[in-house]
Amino acid sequence: MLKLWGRPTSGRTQKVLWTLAEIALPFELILASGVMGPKGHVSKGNTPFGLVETEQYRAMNPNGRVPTIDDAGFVLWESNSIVRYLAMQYAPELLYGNDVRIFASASRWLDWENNELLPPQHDMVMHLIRLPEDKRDAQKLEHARLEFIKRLAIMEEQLGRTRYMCSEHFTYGDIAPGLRVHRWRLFNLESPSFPNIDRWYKEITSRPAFNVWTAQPEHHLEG
Ligand SMILES: N[C@@H](CCC(=O)N[C@@H](CS)C(=O)NCC(=O)O)C(=O)O
Repeated sequence: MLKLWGRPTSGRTQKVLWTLAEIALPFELILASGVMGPKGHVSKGNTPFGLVETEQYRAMNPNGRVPTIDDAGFVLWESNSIVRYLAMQYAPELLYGNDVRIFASASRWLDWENNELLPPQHDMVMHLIRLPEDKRDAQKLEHARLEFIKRLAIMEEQLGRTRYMCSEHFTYGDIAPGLRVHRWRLFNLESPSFPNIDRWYKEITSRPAFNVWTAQPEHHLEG
């Protein structure tokens, strides 16, 4: 059975969890992290799940980060590469219509999420949730909010052109931005209205796979 090391509070692990739910592949989740544990972030004095600093883990993933998978002896790290591997190996039709150009387009939105949506969202998570209250910085939070909104405007435009991020069909390119938009909405910060994103959000969050691991607010708001 496929093994996944990670934690459900990690956005990058969430991308893999959602993808696994889409393809309905049985797997074992092994909780691992150097910074988060069952009670929350180490900056609040909590104990992390650990494992990532062990020799065995470092032999699989020298970065000591999550997620990592082992699929019948094939070990892979880097969340986006894991999602692309799972899509290609298990569900090319479902996750990119078995079309190389749609694959590339979805791959682009996956990398865009990592490069553009994730950095401001990481700052929001830290300054809203994970840092102890006296270490939170309202200015950094506000800067991150505005930066995130700029990126949402790019998604809004795209979703005015296509029903989903890449085409008229759901693809793995909807998973990563979908996860970030879900988190953003749970934060409940002030935002302009984005009607195309609202329409798309309704569609992606009504997917049964979204509700397996990603919907739960505690995976996004606790820590
Ligand atoms: N580029 C890597 C980054 C991995 C990464 O930084 N993961 C975070 C969680 S989202 C992590 O390992 N944080 C430290 C920890 O939990 O120990 C990927 O996309 O997989």
